[in-house]
Amino acid sequence: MSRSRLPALLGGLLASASSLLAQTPAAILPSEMPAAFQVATDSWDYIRREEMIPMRDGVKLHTIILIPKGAKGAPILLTRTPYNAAELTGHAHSAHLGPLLQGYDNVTDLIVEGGYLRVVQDVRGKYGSEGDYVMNRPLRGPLNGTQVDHSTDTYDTIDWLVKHLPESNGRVGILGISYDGFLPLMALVNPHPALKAAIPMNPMVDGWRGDDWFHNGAFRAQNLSYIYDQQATRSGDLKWWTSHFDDYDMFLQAGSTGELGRRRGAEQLGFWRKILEHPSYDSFWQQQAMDQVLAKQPLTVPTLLVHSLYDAEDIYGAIAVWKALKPKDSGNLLHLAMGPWNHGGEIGDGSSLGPLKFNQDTGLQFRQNVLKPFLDQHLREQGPKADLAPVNAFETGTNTWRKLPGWPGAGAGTTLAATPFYLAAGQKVTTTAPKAGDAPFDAYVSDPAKPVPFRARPIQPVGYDKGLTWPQWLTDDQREASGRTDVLAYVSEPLTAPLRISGEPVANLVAATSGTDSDWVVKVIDVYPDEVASQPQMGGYQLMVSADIFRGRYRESMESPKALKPDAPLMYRFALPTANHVFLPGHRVMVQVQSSWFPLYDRNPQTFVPNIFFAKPADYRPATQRIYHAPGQASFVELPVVK
Ligand code: PG9
Repeated sequence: MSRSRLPALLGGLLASASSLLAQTPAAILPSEMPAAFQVATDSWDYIRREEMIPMRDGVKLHTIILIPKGAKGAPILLTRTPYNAAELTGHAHSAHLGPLLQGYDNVTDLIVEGGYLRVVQDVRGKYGSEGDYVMNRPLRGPLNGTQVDHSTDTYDTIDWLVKHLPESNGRVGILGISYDGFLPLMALVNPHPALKAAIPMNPMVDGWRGDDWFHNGAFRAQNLSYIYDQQATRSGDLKWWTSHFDDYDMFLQAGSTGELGRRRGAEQLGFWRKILEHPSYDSFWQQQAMDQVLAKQPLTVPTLLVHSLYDAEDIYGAIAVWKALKPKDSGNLLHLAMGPWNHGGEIGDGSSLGPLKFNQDTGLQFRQNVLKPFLDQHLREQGPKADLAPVNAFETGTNTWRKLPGWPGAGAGTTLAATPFYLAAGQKVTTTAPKAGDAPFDAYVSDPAKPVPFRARPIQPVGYDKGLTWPQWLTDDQREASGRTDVLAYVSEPLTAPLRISGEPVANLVAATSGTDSDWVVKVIDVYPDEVASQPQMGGYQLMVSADIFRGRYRESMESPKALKPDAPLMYRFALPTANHVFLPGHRVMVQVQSSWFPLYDRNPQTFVPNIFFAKPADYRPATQRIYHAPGQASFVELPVVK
């Protein structure tokens, strides 16, 4: 290149560079994405509509509607959820409805084969929905001064659906599990006339008595992470974080659960503040207990309650609603199904749970033999009569389904007898009351510095992610606990005949503590024979059949806690979760008693303090515990024995 041309060339280059700079970047390299991509859905077997449905206060709720192509006169199956409607309806990117709906909260096989219009809605304040989020938003009234609640939101949603879905037959069913099972209960309050069926599965009913937050006043500490994830953000993006591989260490090192929450900023969360303010069964809990709410109105919508016998989250709710509503159910609208499932297990493979094998897919049986006929009868135009027994209950031990006229109950020709199984001297379980001359009590030291782990350590967090065994923990072997010096394990002789129980065992402890407050955990356990040829790892297995915790300060009143008199033998009587079980010949009945179940439940400091959430390290003191088995001071578990 000649030197004389260089300046001209440079000048030209500079000129074109500056004109390039003047252009917009898009002109150089435009985005390859279209402003709005049009999905080619011709080959799909469904239509996906995404709607913002207006509620009576103007708030719009994000709703996903899946319509099988060609649907006409189809019933609507609605689920309302705080768990992300988009995710629940987006398990796969598929041209077919089935893969989309697989997973939690979807009874996929029934929905797809049944040609339902599937509707999943985010509740107000969560994910795509507008409005404010309140945990289990109570009904309008003393706890909710707004004009809206889940009853009105369901009503407004159903009203919109039947007017805007020409493919529908105008009949709506609502179903869901747990939180999504609490929402069908809310739908039953002043229900929309198009609501023809409700299926509350493992519903959260009473957060204090026996479901997610407390059991008989003992706080379910590991659920703090749930509150955090649920309320830190609308989208659930901010997650509780781990700091220890073993949750036992994390909770123990923090001291009280209130302190752990404080360290992690949980007091910014409205529901956590309410929990801290309401440790007792005051009007805050009483007024939102759904069994009590529903008992005030006669049931007008056919309802199928679903209960899991190994439900690690909401083992109280379904049965509590049954007890509250069935006596007034003159129209026989209420049905109950219970099976050997974990929380929500009825929508999955119910062939086994942990080490337990049921030799049949009990989940599939429930869906095909109970749920499908129930939905068909109530949601189809002139649906075939389902002819369901009032109660369909799977009996563990014998692995048998039973059709029953009521619950508790064992069917025609049988009676139920509340039978005491005594905790006797020598750590025996007997059916004879204690005699004078026997050792009057057993003692152990409960040390809050070394609480009894509720399962083998390291203790995983609560959750359903792959690898977590939380969902099956109620089937864990209790052998480890029975070997501890701070757990009493009473056991019967091997049974010579089957022992069938149906209903709630009731714990009656005559117990003393050297402290001024104390927790009492009672577990009814089926001890397998020393060797089990068909399944060797079950040899001597200690399987919980029913167990719960009771916080001593609520002995006289659930509303007003009171310090315990040190070293005084006091009576504690409390019901344990429902069981439907047969202890087979050769098995033994065990009752374990202990004073902590950590860290599922927070530690009782064993010194009476006004609010355990704020107990200080010095309040946590060892106590000597006594379980009495003397005449006039008998401790026993009353089992609902079928005769
Ligand atoms: N057990 C969960 C829950 C229900 C209601 C309130 C809080 C938690 C659930 O599985 O949805």
